[in-house]
Amino acid sequence: MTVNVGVIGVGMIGKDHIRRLTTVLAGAAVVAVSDVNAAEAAQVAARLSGAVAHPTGQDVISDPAVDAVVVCSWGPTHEEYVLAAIAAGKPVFCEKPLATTEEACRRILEAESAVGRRLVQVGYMRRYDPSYRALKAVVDSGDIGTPLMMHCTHRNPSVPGHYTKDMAITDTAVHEIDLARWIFGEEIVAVTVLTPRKSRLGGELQDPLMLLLEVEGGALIDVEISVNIRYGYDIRGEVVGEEGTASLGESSPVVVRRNNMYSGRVPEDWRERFIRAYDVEFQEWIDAVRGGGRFGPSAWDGYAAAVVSDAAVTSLLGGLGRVEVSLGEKPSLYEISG
Ligand code: NAD
Ligand code: ISE
Repeated sequence: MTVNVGVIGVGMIGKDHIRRLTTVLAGAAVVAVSDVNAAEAAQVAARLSGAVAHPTGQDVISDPAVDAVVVCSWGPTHEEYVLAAIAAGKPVFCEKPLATTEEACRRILEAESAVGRRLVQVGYMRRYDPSYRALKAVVDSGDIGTPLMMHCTHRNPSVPGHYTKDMAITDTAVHEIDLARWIFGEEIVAVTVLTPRKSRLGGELQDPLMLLLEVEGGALIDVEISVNIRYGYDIRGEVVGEEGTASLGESSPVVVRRNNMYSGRVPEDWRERFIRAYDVEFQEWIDAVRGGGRFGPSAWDGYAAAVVSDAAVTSLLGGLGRVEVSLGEKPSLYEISG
């Protein structure tokens, strides 16, 4: 069975996901798209065989030809589309963040719980990256003993003009918030945001930032967020255990030694660094939609990331230091997480 997908939002990542759904992966076709930029949606549809451009995202969801929905519009618009897909009983892959407020995420949890089956997957693609998967496998094997700390680095060469102060957390650090929960298998209970000396390249932004996440069992995760580092897209991670450490390998496919120097490639952006992760993420999602596998990061994971993000934004913008996090009770639908 081919899964007929409708894509809402055909900006940078929407186009990249359409490319992988139509030219890289097996078992899917893109049959409908929409974007508030209608001209862009029409152009994207025209380049696909058999796809239509609809005036609104709601039209994509209600199109009978659409089996499953991919949401790649801006964060504040996600809730509306995810709720509509749940109401239509259609599986929905929502790019991160699931929604931009705790209340919006709660409404999604309630709607999906009322249906009683998983329909929502959130785009936390690092869980599909071969390096992060290998790192987690080492931690889970017990080979480095009990994990005590993790050091994370998340550097972007630059960010678009509409990127605001809070987005360093809600758009960028949210990946480490999700992966800390995933690597340690524990919820985050407190967050502190620290503000080092500002980079002159960051303009109005507070750049860089340092986050300190505390998980239930007492382990600490520090996260450097730099979004104007210029030299490339650089993602690092190291878990420190009682008996050893485990780090992500270098991402350069080749290292050249020449003239007493050695060099490798630093990726241009997230599309290059996580290309394989996105491919695996979407292939597993298509397989789950076809009934041959399980859905990945859930609405609960999206909710937890949003609550921790809210606390981090409070710490940053309110200058409040350490802010405690409480998630409340997990609905039974999410007891087995993706
Ligand atoms: P973008 O600005 O390039 O594209 C967003 C598109 O959505 C634009 O074309 C815009 O016109 C459209 N849009 C906005 N509101 C809409 C609405 N109500 N209905 C339909 N279309 C609408 O942004 P992007 O970089 O592609 O990011 C899109 C989403 O993907 C964001 O939530 C972002 O956080 C996420 N993202 C995830 C990753 C990742 O690594 N997983 C990477 C980049 C972006
Ligand atoms: C972007 O939205 C992403 O999700 C990227 O993975 C992240 O590195 C970047 O900072 C975000 O703006």
